[in-house]
Amino acid sequence: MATATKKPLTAAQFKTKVLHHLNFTSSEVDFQDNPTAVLRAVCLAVNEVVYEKLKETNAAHTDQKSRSVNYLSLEYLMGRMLSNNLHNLNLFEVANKAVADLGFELEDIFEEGHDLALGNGGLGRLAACFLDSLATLDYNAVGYGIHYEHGLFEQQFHQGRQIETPDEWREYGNPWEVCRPEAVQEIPLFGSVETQAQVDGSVKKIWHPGQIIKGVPWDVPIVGYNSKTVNVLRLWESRACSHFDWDQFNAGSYQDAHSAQNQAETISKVLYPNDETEAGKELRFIQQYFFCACSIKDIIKRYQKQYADDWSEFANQVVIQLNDTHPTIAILELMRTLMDDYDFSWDNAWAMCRKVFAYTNHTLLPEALEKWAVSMFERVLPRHLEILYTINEQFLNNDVARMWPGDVQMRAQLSIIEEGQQKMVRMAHLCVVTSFKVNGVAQIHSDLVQSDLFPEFNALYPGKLTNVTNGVTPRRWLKACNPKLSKLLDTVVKTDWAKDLSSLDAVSEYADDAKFQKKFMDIKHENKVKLAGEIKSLTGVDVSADAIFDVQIKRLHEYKRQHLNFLHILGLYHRLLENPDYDMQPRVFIFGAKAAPGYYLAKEIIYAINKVAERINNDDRIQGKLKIVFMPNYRVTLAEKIIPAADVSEQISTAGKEASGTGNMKLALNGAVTIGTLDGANVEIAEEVGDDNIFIFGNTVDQIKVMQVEGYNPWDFYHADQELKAVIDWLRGDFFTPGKPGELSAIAHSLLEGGDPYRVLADYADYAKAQQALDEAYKDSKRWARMAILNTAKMGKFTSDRSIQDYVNNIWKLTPIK
Ligand code: GPV
Repeated sequence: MATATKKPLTAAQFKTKVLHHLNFTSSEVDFQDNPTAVLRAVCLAVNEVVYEKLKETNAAHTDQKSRSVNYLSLEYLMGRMLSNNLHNLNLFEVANKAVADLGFELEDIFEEGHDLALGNGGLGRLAACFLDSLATLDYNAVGYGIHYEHGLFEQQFHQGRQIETPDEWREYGNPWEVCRPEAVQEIPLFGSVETQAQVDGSVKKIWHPGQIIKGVPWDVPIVGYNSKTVNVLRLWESRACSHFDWDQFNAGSYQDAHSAQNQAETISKVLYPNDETEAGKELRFIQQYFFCACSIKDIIKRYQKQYADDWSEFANQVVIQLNDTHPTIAILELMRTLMDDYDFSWDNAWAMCRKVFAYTNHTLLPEALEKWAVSMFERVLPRHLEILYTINEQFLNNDVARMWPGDVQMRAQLSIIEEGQQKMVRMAHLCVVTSFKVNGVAQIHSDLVQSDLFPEFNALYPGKLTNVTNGVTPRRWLKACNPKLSKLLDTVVKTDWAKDLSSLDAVSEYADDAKFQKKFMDIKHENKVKLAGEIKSLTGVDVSADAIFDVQIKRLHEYKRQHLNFLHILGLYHRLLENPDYDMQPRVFIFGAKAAPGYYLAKEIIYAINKVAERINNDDRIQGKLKIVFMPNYRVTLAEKIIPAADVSEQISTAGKEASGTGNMKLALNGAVTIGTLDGANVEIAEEVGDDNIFIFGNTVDQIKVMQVEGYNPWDFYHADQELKAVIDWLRGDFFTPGKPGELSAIAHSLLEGGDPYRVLADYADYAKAQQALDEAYKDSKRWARMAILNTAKMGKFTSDRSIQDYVNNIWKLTPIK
């Protein structure tokens, strides 16, 4: 079609477009001191190309009647869009030149952009990487989510403590989204269910809702890399249905007229900032339902555009992927719609649901496994609860009773409803019962899902539980964020590695090549110099690019064990104070992490690290051998700056707790060497890079289990290790907080009196030993360069393109658009 013959834009043409938008869209003639206006105009110029491709993609989807995947996720951590879109459209150089002609540096223009931070951490970022890969591989896919007015909070430190301020990502508009009033939906809530006897003796259920909310879709185009496809991410915003009650307003009750509107708009107001903890709040439940209901209606509407009221192709055309249990209500909503709105029989509706839903599990942590009170379910969604009860009844009476006849205990254990003082709905059980496939996110995690989390379901439904190892997009996480390394790789890899990451393996041949090693490590050094500047401007701390840059960036969680890293830093400090000549490579420990606002211990860990950093960074006795920086407001944009400059990647979760991890992949891809436990995708990273190129330590999943059975006493480890005892005692006393004993004692308290739930002390000695081996390896610059290069070379498996292809082959069964 048209695109095949279309010539790529020249820099001059692109500049003309930018000027056009500066003049006519923004009416900003005098833009020389207005980089924000330039950013906006550049985005609008890019959008001209994007919308053209979007139109062509839509036409192709319709023409080819292609099956689509509908990715339902409460979170999308997109980050900034411009740089990525320019790379994916192959317009980066063109825009670079055009913007330079206007008197700006493209990189400075990027800095004016705001992150789309509609997610908490790994789960939301995975969704973003998946959208990139789906468009890159030309699959028909729609992402559905919530158009939060405020994404993840911004983090500042005040005297070492985390302060949260609201994220205002679209206060002044967002150039990457377009409102689609033609696709608005109306969503019923609350109310009661009427049972109506039909003439044929059957009964019909009629839901009389107590409130109706409007769902307004905002579309964010998702541009594939070097592909024909532009898909959309459709985000729902809630609004009041009847805009304003003029009668009330005229009668003088201005407040009441507003309150209904406020209440409706509250639904999409803010992203819940709790990562992997289920809050149990009604508003969160309504958020989940709201976006599921909007999305199911939208999916049906898209289908009916092609097939009208012929439902026979629905399960061939549609697959719905549930990103964790957060969108589970979509199952009940589709059941309800098919039966109540389209007169499906129970059996036909249920058969349909069992064909279209698939579910991804992202954690084994009990506090993250969602449960909702039956009483709340009943108040908000009475009709959905009825359906849920029937699903459960059939599941228990058919599936469970057939496999374990008369086993009451098993019934109670597997039931979707948990009995007890407060009856609860187990969302994961509903997902597993309904879905045709259930996947974990790394091999070890999927194995544990089968053996420990859902062994009975695995017996009941053989073959349903499977694995798809996570991946990351090499476009954002190498090509765009690390241009220098990318260009070096281009010189030795002949294929487009950004589209075929396994081709990076060719770099292995250069691992011992002295010239290549120098180039590779020079780039790492340049990236470190640049990050050192960023560190200085964000924290005021001076760091040397000649030191090891040791990075732990991820949400703050006890299971991720930032405090293990911290204790080891204290251990090093202890050694240096005892012996100022203690032989170690200078090291900068770099942290980036947000703590959930209500997570007490996580916030205490941030505070302790900041307090200790203040002391250590200013202690002349240790001759600059140790520095600690906690970078404020960790987010996608900051990750893009830190990752290219990392020498060491800390992946030190308690074995069995980190489902996969994805930061581990990004860091290794950029030539950082991992120090980590045998957890999540670390296991597979170790397989790829080989034991010589990774530092594995600590108790394994099986050893952690044995510890549990035999009884774990943290005090044994405390008493047995002089150094460990000494540094914990520092925290219990006032060593770092003179005159204020116990100010940093929360960590020590959790590790000792609190029973050390994440087995930090059990892994300390082996961790310290692995760190020493790492230090030793770094001293040998040839050896280190080899390790770093091989990490980059061996990351082919961890492109999200491979993950998506696994989903397509084993679960979604899509064919690419031609
Ligand atoms: I459940 N994950 C997350 O970021 N938030 C959540 O609420 C849940 C899981 C993460 C896991 O912790 C990571 O191990 C994993 O890599 C990521 O999801 C993507 O699968």
